[in-house]
Amino acid sequence: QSADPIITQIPKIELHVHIEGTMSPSLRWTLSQRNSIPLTCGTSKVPLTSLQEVEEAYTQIRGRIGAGSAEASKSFTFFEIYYGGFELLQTEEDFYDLAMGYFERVEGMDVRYCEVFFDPQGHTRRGIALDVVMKGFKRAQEKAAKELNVKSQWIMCFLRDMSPESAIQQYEAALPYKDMIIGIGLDSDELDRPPSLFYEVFQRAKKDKFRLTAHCDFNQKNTLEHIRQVCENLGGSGAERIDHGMNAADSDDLTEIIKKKGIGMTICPCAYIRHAAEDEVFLRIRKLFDAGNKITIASDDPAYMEDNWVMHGLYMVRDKCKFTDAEMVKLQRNAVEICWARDEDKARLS
Ligand code: ES4
Ligand code: ZN
Repeated sequence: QSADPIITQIPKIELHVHIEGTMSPSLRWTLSQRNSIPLTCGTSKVPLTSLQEVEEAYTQIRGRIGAGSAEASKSFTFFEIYYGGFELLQTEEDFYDLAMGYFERVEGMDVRYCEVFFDPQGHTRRGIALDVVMKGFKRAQEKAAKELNVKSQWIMCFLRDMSPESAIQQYEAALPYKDMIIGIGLDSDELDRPPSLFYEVFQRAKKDKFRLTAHCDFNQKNTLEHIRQVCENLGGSGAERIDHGMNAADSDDLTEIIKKKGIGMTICPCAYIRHAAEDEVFLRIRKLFDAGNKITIASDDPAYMEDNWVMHGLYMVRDKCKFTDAEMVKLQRNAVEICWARDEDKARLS
């Protein structure tokens, strides 16, 4: 791709990236060595014994990864690979390195502000203390803000395939770290796990002044009902943002609700093209944009999505949705508008 000034020259904002989904092959290898944890490729028990083999494994899983339980017929589900990476994260330094790796990577793409998801239950259920996670993240966040000019805030996600009670427990355990956490999200395997299961914890979070969002991934079972719950009921009267929510394009009613309420949508094109025909993806993105919905482009899990970062998503929609310069600028304005930065920081980003 030749550099496109409208993409390269705008200071960027990323609002949908899972920090655990940014684990590069080299960090996976480093962590495995440092913590003496053997690496295998997906569920196969064949050990990987060099960085080169880890890189090859990453290349191999590309294209063979399913979306989740819905596509378990592929060689590995996405979640096997994703949660497999969690096992390597043990110490504060590990979490620091993970976060710093992301900040360093996006600094080169002129990302100036990001809101980053993390999955505390995926760590605490393995016996890692939340304090270890948060201290590592905090140190990286502060260094990135000061030395890289990459500002960030954290969004704590609940794993929807765990119980609502577990979410409440994790929520309470995280309250001492409230200053670090701007918002609450909902992710992991969506199959038969509607947002309604988590109404109670989201209502508490809303009362405690957290900002709210939730995943409704592309082409999931009952997706329109899930989208409706997020937009109308989560937190009492609906979340401020929805992550993905692409199938809203299939319903005039939902498109209108999202528009009327000004709900921000974080769209991750690189996550969808692995599972769907291009037309299915880019026509919906175009439709949502043209309907006046506030969409923004982000990466999701770049390390596991063909190493596609936020830049690649922007190039992709520029090309496939035929967004003009003015429309690319509008995408960026949307991001400023729907992000949860403080007003003085927003002013700097516009
Ligand atoms: C995720 Cl692709 C995807 N879907 C749902 N939850 C997630 N967490 C991280 N990546
Ligand atoms: Zn996501």
